[in-house]
Amino acid sequence: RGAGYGAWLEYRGLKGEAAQTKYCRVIAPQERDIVMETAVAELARGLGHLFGQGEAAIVATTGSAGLSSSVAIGLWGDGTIVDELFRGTALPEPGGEGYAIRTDRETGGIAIGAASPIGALYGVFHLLRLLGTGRPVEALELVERPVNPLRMINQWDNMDGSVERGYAGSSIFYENNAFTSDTERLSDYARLLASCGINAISINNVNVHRHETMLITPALLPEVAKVAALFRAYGIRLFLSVNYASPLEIGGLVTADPLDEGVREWWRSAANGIYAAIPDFGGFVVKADSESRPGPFDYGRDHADGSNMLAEALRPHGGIVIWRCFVYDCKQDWRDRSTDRARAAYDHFKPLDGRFLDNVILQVKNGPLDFQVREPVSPLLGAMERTNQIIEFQIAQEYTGQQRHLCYLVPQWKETLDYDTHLKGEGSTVKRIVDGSLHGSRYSGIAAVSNIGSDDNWTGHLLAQANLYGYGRLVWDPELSAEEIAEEWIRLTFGGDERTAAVIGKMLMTSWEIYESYTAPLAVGFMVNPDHHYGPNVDGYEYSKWGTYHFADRQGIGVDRTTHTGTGYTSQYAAPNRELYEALESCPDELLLFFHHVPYTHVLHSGKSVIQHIYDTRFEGAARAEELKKAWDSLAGRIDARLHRQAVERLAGQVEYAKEWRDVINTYFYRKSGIADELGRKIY
Ligand code: GCW
Repeated sequence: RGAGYGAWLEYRGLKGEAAQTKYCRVIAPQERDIVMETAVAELARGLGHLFGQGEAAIVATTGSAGLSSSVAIGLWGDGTIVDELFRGTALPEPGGEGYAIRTDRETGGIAIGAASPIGALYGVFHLLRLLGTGRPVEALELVERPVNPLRMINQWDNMDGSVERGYAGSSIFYENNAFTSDTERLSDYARLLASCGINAISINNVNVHRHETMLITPALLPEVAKVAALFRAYGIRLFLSVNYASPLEIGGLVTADPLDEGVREWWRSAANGIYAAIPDFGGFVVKADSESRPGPFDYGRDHADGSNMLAEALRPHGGIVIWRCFVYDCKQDWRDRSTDRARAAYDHFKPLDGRFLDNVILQVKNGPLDFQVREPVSPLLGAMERTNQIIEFQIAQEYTGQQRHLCYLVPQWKETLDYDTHLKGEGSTVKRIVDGSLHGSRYSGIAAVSNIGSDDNWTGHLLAQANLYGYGRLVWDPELSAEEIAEEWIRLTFGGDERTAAVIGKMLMTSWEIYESYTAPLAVGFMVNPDHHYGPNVDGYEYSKWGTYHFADRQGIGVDRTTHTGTGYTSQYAAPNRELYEALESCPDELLLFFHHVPYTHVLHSGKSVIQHIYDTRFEGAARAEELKKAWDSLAGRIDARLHRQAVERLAGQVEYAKEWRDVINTYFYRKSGIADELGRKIY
């Protein structure tokens, strides 16, 4: 496998002080289930590489020789040395995903104790992360448990081998309408995911086409079961995206009406078949009545009818239905000013609160539109007290540079999770909604669209690996800072050089701001080429059916979403956010054009006019893209040359494309407004 394949799990040999106390033995319980087996093997592999043996460390089943130079691993209550070492400590509930790590002062040995095998695996990755990032381990005394119960990845992979919105090669799961034969790579992916805490994956695109519709049938279930087994070894549950019209398309029925008894029976029997093949199957992910996909609307039913029908079929087996809320009119007439796509999810789902079965989860995109570089937080998040909800992020950079531009997304996700909805007074943050604590939800958590593919280094752009790693880490613990996560990833990937950590850290931490500043100004969204969504095209979606307009004319720009004079979207927020966005005076600059239509001469809180802000940020953004390139170039010779090479061309391409963005945007607005740049810079 090529450079970058090992990603943050290379376990580069430690140097200097960190390598002093060698841990060369693993003490493990004799009885091991499959996940514990993975944990023990990973620990042995990690220690072996970190402490320079190359080979895996020795595994022993008793601690007769004492703990020195060893790491012991075990479950509480299994009567091993681990039990002894944690006596009297406040530990996570048995059965949960938590673990504790402690250094034995007498021997210097380390013990990882867990409540379940998956907890043990997470504990192993934690310890290896500490060692790999050069943190001291002489006096460990820590207890951890994940904050979010469901920590999920959505693949948008098609069985023909393509990946919808994939920017890193083709699918690693499928080729030529069949499952891949490279199962080793699937295991390696599971390992990467488990190492940062992911515990669920859906393995096919939410747009479920002809072949993929068959995944839930006896013809393909044995193959799905094999993949489920690979992920099971890493504590990851497998889900499938299903086609709502399956009974019709493959079941020989004449309808997919959720209230039809024959349809219900069809799904029950499909579920029975799935669970016979995969007893711990997670459930279904469903995109229905969205972007021309079939759904309950086709039969005059609503989303509660549709999802409950599937939930009933899965319920006896412990399965769940993850129902996406990305529902809007994608055949809008651009002349129609009364319809606002941003309102759609809330308008469709909010009235249904209380009608969903308790094994239905609604999956809501972070923003009301569609993964733009800047959007407000979706007002639907938290708005349904009696309904399980998870948030959906997109790790794949569809609208943030498609992994050709650098855009570290953890700061954006963090801002969303920290956002205070005020739904139950101050402190009603999104992170408390999705971790289930605000409304006491039965199921909760976070899902995101994967950014990996068949490219050697998984993500095409090497630095985009930080988004996958960062997603997992942030979802495990939303209190981690974006900087901390970046630093971990850098040290694990490139080793311990301080300058490298500082340079790449700064590149990552400034990249979102830089990308935003040369692309779509002030949260205006959608100024991209239709279909593939790469590159600037200011009016690309202006006269289309997709409901994404900016309304730029010679006087001004932006969408009036106020309640007084606009679409009324602001009324979907609780006070005081509603008022904050409603009033031009208080609306934050960075969201201005999402909420208001203003003249180009409107003065921002920053003191600049909108038009001058557009010019300044485009010029600055393009210049800062060049700095990113220079910063990376300065690391030549300091990091693995093969890794270094991988990002050189991408960053050069970003510099060129940032200029294209700068000039297209500036020229467009100069021509529209007729207002010159105060600094007289070159506009075409
Ligand atoms: O952003 C849009 C994407 C589609 C995607 C859709 C969705 C899978 O352009 O490719 O379809 O969102 O989230 O369903």
